[in-house]
Amino acid sequence: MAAQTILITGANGEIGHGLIEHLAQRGSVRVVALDVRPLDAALQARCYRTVVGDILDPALLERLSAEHEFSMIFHLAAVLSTKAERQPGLGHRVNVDGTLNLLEMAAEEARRNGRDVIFLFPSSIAVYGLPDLEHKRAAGRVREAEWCEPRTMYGVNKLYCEQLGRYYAHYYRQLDQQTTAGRVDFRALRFPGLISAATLPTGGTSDFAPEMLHQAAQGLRYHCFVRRDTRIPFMAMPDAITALLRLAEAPRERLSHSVYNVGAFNPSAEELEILIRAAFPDTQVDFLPDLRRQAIVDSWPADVDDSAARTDWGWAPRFALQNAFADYLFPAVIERYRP
Ligand code: AKB
Repeated sequence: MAAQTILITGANGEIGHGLIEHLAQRGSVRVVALDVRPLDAALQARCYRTVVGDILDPALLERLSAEHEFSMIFHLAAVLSTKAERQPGLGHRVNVDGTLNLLEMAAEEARRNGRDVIFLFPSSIAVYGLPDLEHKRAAGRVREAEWCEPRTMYGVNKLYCEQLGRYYAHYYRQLDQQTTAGRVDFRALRFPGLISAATLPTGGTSDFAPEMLHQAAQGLRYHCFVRRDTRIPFMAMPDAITALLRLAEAPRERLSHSVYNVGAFNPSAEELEILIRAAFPDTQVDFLPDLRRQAIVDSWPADVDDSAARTDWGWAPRFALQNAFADYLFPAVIERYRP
């Protein structure tokens, strides 16, 4: 049987890097990687094909669809929350129009090949919007259906695309006489802030955690743009990749949701600093809150309730706070910045 062909958009981003590395180790699938920026040579070598291009170019997507039979799409391309707030038009185009283009492509693939196309969509804790710190404290671990009143363009985009995905999965072309033989099997995860040892995020608002770590590992002072007591959920990148793949592989009939929270640990910014200082004693962090970015993070929950993911498809993070840093992040960043 021919190997499955998988499309990864935003392949050059943080999750894309981790996912491609992981899939290459497994070796059983052909990865077609799409990004607006070329992948570095090492990552290219792990892909079946790499394409430099824009998800906003429907002709390119049509061409890719004609050339390959995709059984699965990981649609990772996005403009993150801080950048989308500074360029809302761009954020909406990439996050919404781009996702619509990919869903159309998936629907057409499913119709043409007569089988479902699994569509993985990384959503975000940015879909939540708590009105103030008092509500944030009282809310605790937020469930999927609660507090979905995002305060950012990115959060609004992600929340809408979750609904768009659900529509394509269940109601797409519901007035047509003939039902399509295949359909889009849409599955989304609401990721917390992600921390990778291999890459740094660009344009996010949870970036203070990975930035603090990578600056400390290089012996550089860090101006942290949130208060010490800021608390949101985070996850180590290997667990984010595991979560995506577990959800992708879960039997359809086990899934009671189309969108799942996934959590791992939720330190305050100060707890992060203390942990990082224990490994890098020269760590210097100045807490200089940027009030506008702070307001965004304050509207995100302090933690998420991921019991649906645990029950339906066995989600269980490998890394809690201590072992994420001790066993994965510290050794890998020390290696990365070794002179
Ligand atoms: C961001 O900060 O925009 C992202 C996210 C929380 O989805 N990391």
